[in-house]
Amino acid sequence: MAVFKKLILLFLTIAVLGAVVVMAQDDVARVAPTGSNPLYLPVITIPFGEAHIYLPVVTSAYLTAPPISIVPFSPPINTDTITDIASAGDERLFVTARQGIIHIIQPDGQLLPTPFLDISDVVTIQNWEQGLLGLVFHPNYPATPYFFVSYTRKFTNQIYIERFTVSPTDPNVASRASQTLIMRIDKTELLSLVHNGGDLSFGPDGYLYIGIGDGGPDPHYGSPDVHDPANNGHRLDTLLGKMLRIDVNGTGLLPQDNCNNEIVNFHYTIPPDNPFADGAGPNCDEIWARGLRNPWRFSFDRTTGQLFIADVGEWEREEVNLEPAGSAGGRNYGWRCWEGTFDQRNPHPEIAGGCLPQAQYTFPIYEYDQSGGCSIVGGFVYNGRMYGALRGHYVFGDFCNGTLKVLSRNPENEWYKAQEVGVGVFISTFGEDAVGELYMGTWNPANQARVYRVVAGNSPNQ
Ligand SMILES: [Ca+2]
Ligand SMILES: [Ca+2]
Ligand SMILES: [Ca+2]
Repeated sequence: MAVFKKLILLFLTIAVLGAVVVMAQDDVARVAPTGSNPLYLPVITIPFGEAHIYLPVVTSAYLTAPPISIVPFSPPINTDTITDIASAGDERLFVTARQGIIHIIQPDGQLLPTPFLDISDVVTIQNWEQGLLGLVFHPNYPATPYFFVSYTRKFTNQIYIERFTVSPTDPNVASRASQTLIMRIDKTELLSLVHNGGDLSFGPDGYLYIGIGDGGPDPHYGSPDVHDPANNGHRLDTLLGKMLRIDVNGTGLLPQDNCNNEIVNFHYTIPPDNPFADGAGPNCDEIWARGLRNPWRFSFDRTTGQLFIADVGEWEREEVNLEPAGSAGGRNYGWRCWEGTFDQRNPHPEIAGGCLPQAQYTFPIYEYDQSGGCSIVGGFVYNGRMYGALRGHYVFGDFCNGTLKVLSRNPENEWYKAQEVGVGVFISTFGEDAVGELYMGTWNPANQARVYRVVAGNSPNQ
């Protein structure tokens, strides 16, 4: 998946530090059984933000966030990667195991013995950026008993978006017979298995947003091609390298182009105000935003409606992009011409012809280079009830160095990194429960991945 791009680097890390990681995890298991101490994990807090308190206080995001850490929530799950964590609006958490299985976690953290869904027979995981990548429930669930998944398809490596129906007789089981293909996206670089994106989320407008990577290849895998060779991020005739926006309730316009290989089924329509919709014209009507390399995880702030898109970088920058609520869409986030604020036309003048004037790009609200990690994992603005002082702050992470990070705002409304915390595990994804509490999933090469709660401060309700 998108976050896992630095394969060689990672394997070196594993080879060199594997024993240390295993020891650390052993220590965790031995020293602190689940739930005994909310702050037992080894934590290093690096305070980057100034601890001033500004008055008047408009929102807590202007204040320094309380120190955050993680506590185990689920037992180890038999998978190398938790790829997504979703809520159906009730007390259950749904977690996707990369190989194609959805588990239900109960409020006490225990897994239901029977998986909610198992589609591992049609999911390919030949590359570690592949698998079951995203899950979201219809916002009107259970009245509308649908949920949507994204995954990479066995044999073809295409990106599939599908809809399923929850069983009418058992809400803890999905109907496999209801499997309905919504979208089937070809990889233009047929030998590239990476940069699939795959996150799914409904916006406050009720439309389904889908993050899709540029399709690769990735120089970290030894490809001689670099930088999105087909310029998919900028092209309007491909769904790769984009944020998509579709109407799964069928109230919009019928898509008429050939961007989605399954378009004949018309299981979705195009919102009439999609920024590039041109009917039978060559633009992919599904496009909401472009210029993305691998938007592995994105989220909406459930209070403000702001859209946070974390785009995984290549060598230079990991970035957080912010789209304000009510945006008209159509933004270009820069890739392959810009990697964050790094101008790729300087080392690669051959790509300049496909670039736009600088003023037509939207640059990230926050970026970091490899001193801060090497694969950003987008998170959420905290909107839960447990930690009032964390509300309004954006919590995310980096896979490579296992750090949780917090973005806060100063009184000039600029976002800055207010906190960075080493948590000693490989962060793969984040999710929210029904009331806005945050959860984090991990990658674990021994098939012991698990879900953690993100906690803040030393006591609740501070
Ligand atoms: Ca998600
Ligand atoms: Ca079109
Ligand atoms: Ca960018």
